[in-house]
Amino acid sequence: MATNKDRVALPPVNAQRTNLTCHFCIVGCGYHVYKWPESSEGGRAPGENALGLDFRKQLPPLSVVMTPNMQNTIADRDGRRHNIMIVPDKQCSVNKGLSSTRGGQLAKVMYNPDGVGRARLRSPRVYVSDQWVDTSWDDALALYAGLTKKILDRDGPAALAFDCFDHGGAGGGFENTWGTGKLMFTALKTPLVRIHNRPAYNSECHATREMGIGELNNSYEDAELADVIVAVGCNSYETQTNYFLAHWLPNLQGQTMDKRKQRFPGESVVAAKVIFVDPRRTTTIAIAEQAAGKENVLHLDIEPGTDIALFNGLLTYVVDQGWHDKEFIATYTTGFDAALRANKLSLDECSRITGVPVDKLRRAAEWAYKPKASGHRPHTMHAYEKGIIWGNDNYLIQSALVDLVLATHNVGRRGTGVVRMGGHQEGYARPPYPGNSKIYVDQEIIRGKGLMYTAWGANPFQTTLNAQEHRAVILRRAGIVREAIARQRGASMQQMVDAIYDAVKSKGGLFLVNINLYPTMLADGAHLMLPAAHPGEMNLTSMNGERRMRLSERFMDPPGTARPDCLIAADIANTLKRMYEAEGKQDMVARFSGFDWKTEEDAFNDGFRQAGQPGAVPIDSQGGKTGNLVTFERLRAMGNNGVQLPAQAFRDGKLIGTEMLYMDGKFDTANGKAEFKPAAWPGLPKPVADQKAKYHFWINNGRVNEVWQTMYHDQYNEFARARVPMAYLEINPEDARALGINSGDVVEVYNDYGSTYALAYLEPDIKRNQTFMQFGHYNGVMGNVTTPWTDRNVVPYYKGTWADLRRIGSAADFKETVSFKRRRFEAT
Ligand code: MGD
Ligand code: MGD
Ligand code: F3S
Repeated sequence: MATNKDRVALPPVNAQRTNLTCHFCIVGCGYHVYKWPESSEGGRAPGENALGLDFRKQLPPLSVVMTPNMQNTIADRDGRRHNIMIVPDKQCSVNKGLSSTRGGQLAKVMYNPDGVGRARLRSPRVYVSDQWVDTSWDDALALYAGLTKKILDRDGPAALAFDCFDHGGAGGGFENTWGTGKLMFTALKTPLVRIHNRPAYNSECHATREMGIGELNNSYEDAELADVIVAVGCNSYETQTNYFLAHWLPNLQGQTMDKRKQRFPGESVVAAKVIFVDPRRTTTIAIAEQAAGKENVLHLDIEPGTDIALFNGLLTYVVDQGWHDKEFIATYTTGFDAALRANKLSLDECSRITGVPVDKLRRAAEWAYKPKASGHRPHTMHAYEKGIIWGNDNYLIQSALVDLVLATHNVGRRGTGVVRMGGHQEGYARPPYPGNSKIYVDQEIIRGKGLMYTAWGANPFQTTLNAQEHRAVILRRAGIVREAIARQRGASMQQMVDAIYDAVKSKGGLFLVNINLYPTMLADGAHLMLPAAHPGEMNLTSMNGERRMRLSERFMDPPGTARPDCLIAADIANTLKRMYEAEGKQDMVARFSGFDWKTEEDAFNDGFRQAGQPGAVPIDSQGGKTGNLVTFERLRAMGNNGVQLPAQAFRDGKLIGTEMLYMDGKFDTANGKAEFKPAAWPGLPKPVADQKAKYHFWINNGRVNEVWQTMYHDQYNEFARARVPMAYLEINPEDARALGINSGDVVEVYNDYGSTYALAYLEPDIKRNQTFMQFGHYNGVMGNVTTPWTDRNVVPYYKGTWADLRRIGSAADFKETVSFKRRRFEAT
């Protein structure tokens, strides 16, 4: 096991080397995986190790990033043991050799029976009598498909609920989104599907797409070229780490000045500036101030949920000053006048709503939109993520932001872009969703709808909104099924299926399936668990936040009998097909056909290549055909730099991609013109405003650097578990004193929707009456206190709820392992 080793074995010259894109965040940093027999080791001379480095003397700084966490020992199914080393690729244009605290542990999280992966699901498990029992795939599929078929035949597809990933990276990839999508939408045809991070089957970006602008429209290089970066509701040092470190910081530190001058001849080029829009002073802001100097950083610390008013105030002011691009607006857009009228807001009014002083607002407008000394329009890149995607009215915020961006022509020019910073990598390839995207699946389940619920690479217990009620209802309904199962003694498969069907149909039960790497909190209620494989254990393609698609190559076997998700989907479909064949129902046989895939590459060729790149990201200006250019073989040859979609051509053995979208002024609307959208400031939604009126603290929430999502690996990783054993809650020391709270105390967080627990972390940068709580933790679910409110497209406002705090006591254990040092890299 690699943990806490003080020595790293070097890969020998003949070690196998493959490419792996970090499967955690959107940035998709390139890594090399070295694999070699456990009993051998490379030497320290450059000719004796696969890294080609001379370890006989002190290496120059950053020649290689290599830590014990980057090494592990794994066993394949044939019993042979190998060392692996996973190190960042210096030639990858994404991370340029950098790793992050999460990606730096890619080797450590790979399966090893004594390591982080020790709790991985190794075979299907079924909950019978009153315990989990390992079972065979045949048995598990007979149960899953048997119950599915009975429900489908008697109640129709809408009783089959799913909560499923739709992204790239682990728990995703083009192969797996296609496999699961084809099963859910073409074969089962169920509309009762939600996406892993929100309660309906919809988009995170309705408005910008309707306006004709896909949300990943530039390259990471544009952050190096921008005069100004406007960062809205994203904490990119902690959440898109190497995009921030390898592309933003060099610009903020003046290192790309020459490049900017070369790219934009004749334009005045001065020190780059950054404007943050975030109610909270983040670590990212603190670091940016140190890198760029405080004079080049502006923090618009708006009142929570007031972004719409901010963008409207800026738009009104910019147009009053005449800084908008009249020619661009007239030629390439529609709806400007109506949007301007609807969004009109004076700077005074904007200041009153947002709480940001007028002179600061004016300065922001001057930095970002006032023509430069040379008369040229500044290149201003707008980046945003969950602070507004999960903000106060997703649809209106994006409309207001993109209105401002369009008016100032900050899209389709190098050094600009209005882009998501992103969460996971993308990997969307699915047939059309057969339902109405406004079905609020969580509420349907709470109301007793759905007979069977499959959580596929998703964990709503720890992450959804109104989570306590959602979990309580599912556990109660699942309990009805567990009771029915417990009463079956010596039952045949058909008897078991019939008993479960009776419990879900007549008694209000819900059959819960968890398709996952780990049991997770879902095991508290589930009846069946199927073990999945993740990147490294399968070949998987995905694209990052600049649409850069890569192939992560399989280098080891999954644990036990775990399978790639696309092949699990195929197993389910093929089992159902056989059942319908036995009954001679040809129409149903046809529906479940087309899953005869042997490998994940078969799923890729059936999905991505035939479907082009459909769906979530309207990037395919070639009418969805360019997917045909991209094959596993060609991607393998393109290595960690891959190709930026849409692929344009295959020339001289290389795939040619697209660096920036909309350079030709043609947008993704029917008439090719970008569309302004009216977005008047609406105030806070009523359920949120009611909590605000009743409770004292804003429970802002989100991510922390060293933890990935619901901690599915991290909860077995001593480093993360010791550091963050419970969701922490940053609170202002004055507020804490008034409540008798110290760092390390456990506090209850409660409001009308539920209560949860957190570990207090005193932090002077947090404003009075505000807090910041880690989301998604297995020990302290923040979502318990989120309101069920969503916008018109059923997009939640996760970031907006208010609650009261109560000190419970102090946890001595936590105080031993948790550091309460400030996270902002500066003295108090
Ligand atoms: P993850 O931990 O990413 O959380 O919600 P989820 O997506 O549900 O869950 C992934 C699950 O898939 C884990 O249980 C993991 O073990 C499993 N898994 C990993 N790899 C694989 C694989 O290859 N195959 C399979 N089958 N399983 C796999 C996160 C969600 O939470 C997100 S993404 C967002 S953006 C929302 N953010 C948010 C917030 O900011 N605040 C609050 N309060 N709530 C939020 N909820 C949302
Ligand atoms: P969050 O912490 O969810 O992260 O990436 P980010 O969006 O950068 O929220 C960002 C900011 O929103 C917070 O600083 C918060 O103060 C601010 N915010 C809250 N309310 C408002 C508001 O009303 N207006 C504005 N303007 N801002 C507001 C999310 C991304 O991170 C996602 S989606 C995923 S799936 C990945 N998850 C993840 C992880 O789990 N851990 C780490 N370390 N990195 C991750 N990267 C990805
Ligand atoms: Fe991984 Fe790079 Fe993100 S190392 S977690 S993809 S910043």
